[in-house]
Amino acid sequence: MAEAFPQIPRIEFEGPDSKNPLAFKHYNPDQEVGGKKMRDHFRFGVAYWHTLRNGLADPFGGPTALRPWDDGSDSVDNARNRARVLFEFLDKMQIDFYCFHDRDVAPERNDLRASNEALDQVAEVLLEEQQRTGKKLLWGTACLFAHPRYAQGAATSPSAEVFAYAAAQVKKALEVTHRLGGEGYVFWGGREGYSTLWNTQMKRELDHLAAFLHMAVDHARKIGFTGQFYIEPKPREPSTHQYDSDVAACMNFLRQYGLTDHLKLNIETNHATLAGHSMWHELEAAVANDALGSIDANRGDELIGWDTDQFPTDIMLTTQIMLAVLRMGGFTTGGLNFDAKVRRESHDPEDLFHAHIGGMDAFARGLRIAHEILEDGRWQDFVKQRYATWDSGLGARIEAGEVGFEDLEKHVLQSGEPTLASGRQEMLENLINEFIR
Ligand code: XUL
Ligand code: CO
Repeated sequence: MAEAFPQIPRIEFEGPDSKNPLAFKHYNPDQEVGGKKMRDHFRFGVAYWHTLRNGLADPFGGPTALRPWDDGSDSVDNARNRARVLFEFLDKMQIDFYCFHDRDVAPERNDLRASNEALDQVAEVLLEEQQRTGKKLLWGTACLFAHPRYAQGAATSPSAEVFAYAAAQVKKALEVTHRLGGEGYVFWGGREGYSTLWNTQMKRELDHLAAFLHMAVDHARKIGFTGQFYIEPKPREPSTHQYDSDVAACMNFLRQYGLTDHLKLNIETNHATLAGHSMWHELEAAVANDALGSIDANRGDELIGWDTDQFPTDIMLTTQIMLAVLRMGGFTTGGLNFDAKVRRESHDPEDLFHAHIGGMDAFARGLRIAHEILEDGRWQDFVKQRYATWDSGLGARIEAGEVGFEDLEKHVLQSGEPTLASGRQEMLENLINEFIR
């Protein structure tokens, strides 16, 4: 097969002084930070749906992307060819992982049997290419939101027939993920929510979603899939309200239905901001629940209210993300999947490279900065000191559950008004900015 990107060389690390736009300035895969190679810190992934399948249409206009290797048909040959293009891209980008939905890699046919066959035919090429290149599948998933049958939900559809179809589709996607040695499997509830409560039995839909996830866990056990399941929070879009709206809602749902042992969270930046949270908030919330599994790296646009899925370039954002990742001890099964797309104006194949280079360099800087902040120690010392009244005496007794309201009333009557130290937010912001170089 002819190269898809003949003009693009393998992207190499050239250092911060390089002026070459097709080189890494900061990401150096084998360089160690804190005793671990950069590639192992990040476990970067390419999102098949954006990088190989997104034509760059928006709600106001059609596709603009030029993809010379793609004949535009939904033939299996075209799909197999595209799969090979992915591996050329991964190799030239020095990215080790990828993620896909079943319907990104293979076309949907008129019935499930034919769709499954098409998926198997493409999976054959994916496996072959994985073996040839050593690249790996970070996670797989099923597209339970694009086909008209899912217009009213998949696992939360009012129709049991649709629930069954979704289950059959996930069964196959899981089996293919397993066959490809996938390290995880994601559930993102694109249409698992409602458009209006006037026609919705919310409790029943939540029960169904939980039953669906339990069936997936059971089937994984049956086929020997030991990868990590994730649920990906997002508050809305395409639905008015999605049940997996943010980390707190997901945790409550997982706990209520006995699923916390089986699913962790895949947290996406633009979904956090749509939920009215910072990415940092969502990561902290997940870490607090011991449930941060993987990250969909991207960003939104402050001036546009929808999920723009841009590549992350903001160093403060990547620093905060890497602080959360380092402090939890790094990824195990998860990684940083670029769930991001180039702008509609950026229609050349070359733009896919600029986009990923920018994201990887931004994360390399975020990692170095986060590592330096943690090594420096002043930030953690300040925060630790801020809570010092809990480390001994009264605070320690409260935390140990040794006192009640009456003891505390007695204490206040004796000691009087508490004194509070300054929160020093501005000082801390200045301190962190020392490291953003
Ligand atoms: C959509 C989104 C999905 C999931 C996988 O906003 O993020 O692509 O990551 O289904
Ligand atoms: Co995502």
